[in-house]
Amino acid sequence: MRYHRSKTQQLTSSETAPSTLPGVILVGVDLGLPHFDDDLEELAQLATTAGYVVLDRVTCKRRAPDAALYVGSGKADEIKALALGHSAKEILFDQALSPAQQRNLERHMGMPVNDRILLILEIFAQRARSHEGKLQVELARLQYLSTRLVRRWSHLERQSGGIGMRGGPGETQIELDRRMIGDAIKRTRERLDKVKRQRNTQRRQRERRGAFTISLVGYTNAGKSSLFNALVKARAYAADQLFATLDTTTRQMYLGEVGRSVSLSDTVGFIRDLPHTLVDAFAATLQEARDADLLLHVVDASNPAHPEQIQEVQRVLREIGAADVPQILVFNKLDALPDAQLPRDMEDCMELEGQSVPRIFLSARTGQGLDGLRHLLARRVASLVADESPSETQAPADSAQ
Ligand SMILES: Nc1nc2c(ncn2[C@@H]2O[C@H](COP(=O)(O)OP(=O)(O)OP(=O)(O)O)[C@@H](O)[C@H]2O)c(=O)[nH]1
Ligand SMILES: [Mg+2]
Repeated sequence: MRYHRSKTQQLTSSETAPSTLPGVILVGVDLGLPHFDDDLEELAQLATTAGYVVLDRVTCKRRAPDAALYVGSGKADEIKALALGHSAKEILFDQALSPAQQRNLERHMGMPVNDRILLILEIFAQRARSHEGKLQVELARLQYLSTRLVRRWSHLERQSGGIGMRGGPGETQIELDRRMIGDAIKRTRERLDKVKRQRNTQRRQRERRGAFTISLVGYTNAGKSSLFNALVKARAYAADQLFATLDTTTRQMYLGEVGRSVSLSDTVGFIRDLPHTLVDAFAATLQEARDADLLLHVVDASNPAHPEQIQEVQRVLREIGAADVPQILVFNKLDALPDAQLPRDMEDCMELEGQSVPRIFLSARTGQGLDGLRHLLARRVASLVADESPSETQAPADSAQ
């Protein structure tokens, strides 16, 4: 296998050494939309996390996607030649492909062609550990599959409808597959509903105890789990991977200044173009954020794309009905900021959708700024609790650790 890279790209660790992992070519199409990732860095991270080796990256500009191949046929030939030259096993697009485009591309390239959405689904499937997480991923995959099946074969149905409406073997198979998938979706939903009911019971118990709940939210890889571990001295899995965390972990955190415990939850990260089926399937997990009393919105300040990442997180928060939950912005990875980008004040406020949101800079890795965050939390918790009715302000007797 040969390893080489395009001139504009940096060599990532996955591109440095031969490996037995399947090699992929990354393709990004710049349609002139904001947030186009020139270096395909995020797609490369997703691919590496999913267990691929990135062999090369190709980007091109188009005014609109080609209906048949997404890219032009000349570009498609170029990608194919590159893939064959590298002995790649698969081609991954940064943009979502329609079922027809995917099918045509696979035929053109003679190898599997997938998109970012499928990659995210695959990572979720690999990562899911808990019973609930597995069920959620299963549901998302079934839903994805059902739309592909229906659309992939819609032309066959039209054909069979034309032949005297008798149907044919193709149609029977489609109907069968559809029914099986439909049944599987129904069964998975029922099992998930049961888990959700249990979760709701737990949440109601917490509410009855008057526990103040804080949820860590943020773009994937921002450092939520690292901050969680630093704050509650836990050992949640933190890694330089996208979606290291899928399951929610909750711990009690004692805030000495206000003399009470709060419950802190670490949860799944957000990402641009989070597949809808996943948002749907992970509704229960994401609901943690909606029901929280306060959100710690963790941002990787060292990532040049962090302004777009903040917007994306805000978008998902709106989608799950968590837009009105008070926030604190935590600009993490202070230690990784170049001197020129160091903030003048470690604490200030930032304008976010017309609201002034408290912001603090810190490093979950070195611990710098953690005390500042504890003070800030104590102040916010005290003022939010003061707004509630007196019966709810009782500190839980059994939650301190
Ligand atoms: N330099 C630096 N790296 C950090 C800091 N905090 C976290 N990291 C690194 O960033 C990477 C991601 O950290 P995680 O805590 O797993 O991030 P996360 O937001 O929980 O990510 P997901 O669960 O994948 O969504 C890891 O490699 C951490 O070591 C920090 O303050 N400074
Ligand atoms: Mg995490």
